[in-house]
Amino acid sequence: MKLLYQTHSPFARKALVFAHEAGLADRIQVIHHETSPTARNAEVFALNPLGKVPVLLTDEGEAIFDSGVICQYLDAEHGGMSLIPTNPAKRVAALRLQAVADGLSEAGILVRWETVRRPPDLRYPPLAEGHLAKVADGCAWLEASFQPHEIPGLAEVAIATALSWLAFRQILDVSAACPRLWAWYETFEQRPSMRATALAGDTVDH
Ligand SMILES: N[C@@H](CCC(=O)N[C@@H](CS)C(=O)NCC(=O)O)C(=O)O
Repeated sequence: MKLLYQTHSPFARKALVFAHEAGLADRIQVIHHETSPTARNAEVFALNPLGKVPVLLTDEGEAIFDSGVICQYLDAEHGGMSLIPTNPAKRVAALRLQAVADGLSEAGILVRWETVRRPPDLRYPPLAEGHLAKVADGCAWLEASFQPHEIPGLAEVAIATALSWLAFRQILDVSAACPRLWAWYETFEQRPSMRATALAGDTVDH
C-alpha cells in the first residue's frame, strides 16, 4: 500500500499512527506531498477530488480517503483485535470522539489561515477568535468526558494526533487548559507509533 502523506498534517499522521497501532506500517510506503487550497497538487487531485492528504492507495490500486475512512479500511486489513469497536454503542462513542478530534484539527487549521497563512490585509480576526473558541471548547469537552482505553483504538489515536498538532502549531496551550487530558497525552506520545511519526515542516501555500 502507498500513503500520500504530509509530515505536518494531523490527519495524515492519524492514519499512519493507526497503521502502526494495527501492525500494518511495514506494508505501507509513505510518500510525502504538500497540499494547500492555494497550491494545487495535481498528483493528489488525481486520486482525491478534494486534493487533500492523507490518501491510501491500496494494493488493488483503489484510492481511499479521508483519514477516518483509511482507518476503517486498515482495521479490516489486519488479523488482530479491531481498533474500532464493533459493538454499535461503543462504535458510535469512538466515532464521536474522532469527530471532536478531527474538529480540533479543522478549527486549528482555520485559525492558522486567519493568523499566519492568509496575507495580513485579508485576515478577519473574528474568524480566528471563533475557531480558536471551538478548539478551546473541544479540548474542554474532552477534558471533562474522555475516558481513554488502555489498549488504544481509533478514538485515542485521533485525539492524540490532534493534540500533538495543536501543540506543534502552538494553537492552544492544552497542558495549561486541560491538565488531565494532557497528562494522558504525554504518556500516549511515548508509544512507538507516535515516536515514529513526529510532526515536522512548514505549510507550503504557494
Ligand atoms: N477530513 C480530511 C481532512 C484532510 C485535510 O484537511 N488535509 C489537509 C492537510 S492537514 C490538506 O491536505 N489540505 C489541503 C487542502 O485543504 O486543499 C481527513 O480526515 O483526511
